[in-house]
Amino acid sequence: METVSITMVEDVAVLTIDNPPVNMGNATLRRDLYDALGAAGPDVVGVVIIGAGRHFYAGSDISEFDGPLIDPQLPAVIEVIESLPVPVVAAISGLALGGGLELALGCDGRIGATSARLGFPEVTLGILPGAGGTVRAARLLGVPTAIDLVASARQVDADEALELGLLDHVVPAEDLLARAVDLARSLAGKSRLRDRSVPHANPEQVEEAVARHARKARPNVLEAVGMVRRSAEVDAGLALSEERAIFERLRVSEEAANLRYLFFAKRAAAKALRGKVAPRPVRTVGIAGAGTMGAALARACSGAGYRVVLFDTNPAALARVAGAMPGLTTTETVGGLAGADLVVDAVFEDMDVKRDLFAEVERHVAPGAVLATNTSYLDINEMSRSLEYPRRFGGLHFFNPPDRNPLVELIRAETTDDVTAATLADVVKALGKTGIPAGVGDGFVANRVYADYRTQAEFLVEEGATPEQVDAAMVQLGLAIGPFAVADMSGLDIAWARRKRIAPTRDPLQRYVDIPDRLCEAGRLGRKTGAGWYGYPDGARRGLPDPDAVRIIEEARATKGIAARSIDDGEIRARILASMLCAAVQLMESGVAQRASDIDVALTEGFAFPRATGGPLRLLSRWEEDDVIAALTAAYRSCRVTFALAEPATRGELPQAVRAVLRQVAPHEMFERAASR
Ligand code: 3H9
Repeated sequence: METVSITMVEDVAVLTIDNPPVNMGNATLRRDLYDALGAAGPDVVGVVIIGAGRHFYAGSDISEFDGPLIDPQLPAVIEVIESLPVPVVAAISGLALGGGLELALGCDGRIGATSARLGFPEVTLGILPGAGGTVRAARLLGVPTAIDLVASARQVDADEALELGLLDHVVPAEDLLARAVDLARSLAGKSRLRDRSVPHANPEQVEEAVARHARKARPNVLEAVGMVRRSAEVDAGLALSEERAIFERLRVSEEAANLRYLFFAKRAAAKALRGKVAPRPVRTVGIAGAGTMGAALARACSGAGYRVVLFDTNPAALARVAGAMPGLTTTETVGGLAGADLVVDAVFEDMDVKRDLFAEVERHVAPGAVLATNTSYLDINEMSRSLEYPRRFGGLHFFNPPDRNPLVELIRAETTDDVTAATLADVVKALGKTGIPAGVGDGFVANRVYADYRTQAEFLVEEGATPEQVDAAMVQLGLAIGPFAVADMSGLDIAWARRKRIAPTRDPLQRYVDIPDRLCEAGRLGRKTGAGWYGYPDGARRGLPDPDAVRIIEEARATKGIAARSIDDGEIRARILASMLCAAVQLMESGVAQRASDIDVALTEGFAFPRATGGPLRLLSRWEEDDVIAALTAAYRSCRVTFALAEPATRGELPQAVRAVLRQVAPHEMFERAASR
């Protein structure tokens, strides 16, 4: 057996799972476990299942979920455990997730090391537990707690697991095996959860748990909640087969396949960031700038266990942050950052301001300290040129609000060395963020794609759509809010300043919509001024169509001689998605983005593009080729300069570079279909 070894501790058989890196359940492991359980002889009085390495079992290998599942499947392995005449104990250290937790629930006892973390992440993958998780959790914990665990996907630590009853005992790691063997011996006989009745729950508590998780839930979460409830009403055998049927149906759904795609896309990005060299240890993070961004970064870093030193020349700003963060070290002089292993700037977005800051920082920090700028669009190569040691400098681009938005772009300047990149990647991971690599280029990756999204949205309004119509068309795709509501929320003035700055270098042939300029000139800077694309009368949070904005839009059309036409939602979505695709292709061609899937990660993590779609590129990769060509043609016609690369589409051809990008993200069956054409 490759992944399971059997050793005897006197009369108890110990099955050790060893399937690096995280003991995930693939076909080999299931086969080996099945065989090892079957090999328990008549002289064995109990069995212990334990993990080698850090984790017990991190769940099923989800790369197997794209095709037909291979026997023996996990329910069959659990059936063997349940049908053994002797007790089986799960000895859990590290993670027991998904199928790993289900395996443990199939055992007669569960004992955890203090490092144990248990959870059902299935709903985040568009499925529900498929090996009895809902059925056995309901019987062990009661319906409300089972709903909470299954629907929230949260991980519980050893103490909470003990309190809930998921674990019978928690012991120091070094005692885990011995105590598990004792437990296997001391259990009087089988104690199968499937034979237990569901603990009585107050109906109000059940309804509360349902209500808590059903709001805004994806369909698979609702099915998971429904299955927990159902499993309390019918016998375990029937519940197990119904759960499995739902699991199978959801597993092959488009949404689940897209979520698996994003899971591996994030891992691919993380792997690329890690590189091959070891990072420098970072214990203290210095943050320069105590504004909104700096304060949020300080919170994020301190939450991840770093010592944080916050620098600002403004004592009032420092005091504001320190007031909300007891224990934070602050400094009014750059010298106070001397002990930092990493310094991140969150100062004003201006080349000279940042250069001066880093020049000063370099005079104080140790030679091995790493420096990172959190610029959104300044040229990092240019910034690095004024440094004495540019090799230890790179970009860490956080997205608003940085303590909640998971995306970080890690930007390598021409001079950034491997150790610096690895150190920044390590910090991104420690912060629990999703990192993607990016090269130097206007707006890096995410903002660059978003810029074309917004540009196209403005074209559509100039041609006749209303802002609310464009927003609604994108909300229908699954976005929480549309581009104009976002613009009003974040303020129109930042983009306005940027347009003014780049005006001298703008290609005069490029189509330019001046409606946002007119809105800004009229003092309509978004929600903060009570008016932008929408009106916000009496401090309303949601914008309402506003006659003054309508007038500005109509005047702008009239000035350009544009007769408004009616545009349907399909055209809105097609043109916006095609524009994002063009931006993505340019990013790939210029090398600013390394993988097409990084772009889907950036948009889903950073801009809340619906994960269920897999991201804009994955979504388009599922379209029929003719529809992609039609969308690109429409984008091209909207501006022949901005979307020049779509020109072949006007002749009925899919541009080669577009095909290459879509192929990278397409589901396998699409690849094969395209290849066989
Ligand atoms: C399930 O169990 C359904 C059941 O109900 C159904 C029963 C019938 N599959 O993240 P890392 C790879 S659903 C495939 O870098 P970390 C990962 O790609 C499943 N591969 O390490 C990477 O490979 P590479 C429920 C997986 O220490 C390597 O392992 N389980 C899987 O930062 C290391 O991963 C989950 O949802 C997997 N399940 O984090 C757990 N897991 O080096 C998903 C890992 O080639 N996994 N890999 O890029 C995780 O959350 C994290 O990987 C984990 C480790 C926390 C475990």
